[in-house]
Amino acid sequence: MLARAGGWALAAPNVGTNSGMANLKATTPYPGGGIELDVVAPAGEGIHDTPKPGVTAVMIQIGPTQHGTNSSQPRGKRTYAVPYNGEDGSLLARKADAYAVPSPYRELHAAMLRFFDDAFRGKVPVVSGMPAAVRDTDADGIIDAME
Ligand SMILES: [Ca+2]
Repeated sequence: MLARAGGWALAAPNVGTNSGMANLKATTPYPGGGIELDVVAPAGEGIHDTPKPGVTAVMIQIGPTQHGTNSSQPRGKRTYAVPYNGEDGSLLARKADAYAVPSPYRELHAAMLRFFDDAFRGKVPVVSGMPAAVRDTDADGIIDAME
């Protein structure tokens, strides 16, 4: 909701919104769930000048990874199974045996350095260099919809 209020788009490529995701095969949210967002694609060196010329504010999906370690460690640990929402909107919160997932933190650091370097040089910050997200929560090479 914050992204929509701020006019921030979802960076391409992406795996679609995660908000309210209840059906992984159809990649659809539960009724009343989900947030529609604009999508912005890289132009030239990367993504910039969004949501308006002169600034860059965009949401980037990173995955598979784990929140928290995604910016500091090469691997994270997940303990919940997907999907997180039932098709009726209920929160499933099913525990799973802990499993490791990769975290592309070096690519994230490089993208952040580029972004802040651009800003300190008085340029419109550019977002670039992030690996395309894959909806494969456990990082076993089989996308979530096929498990
Ligand atoms: Ca998988």
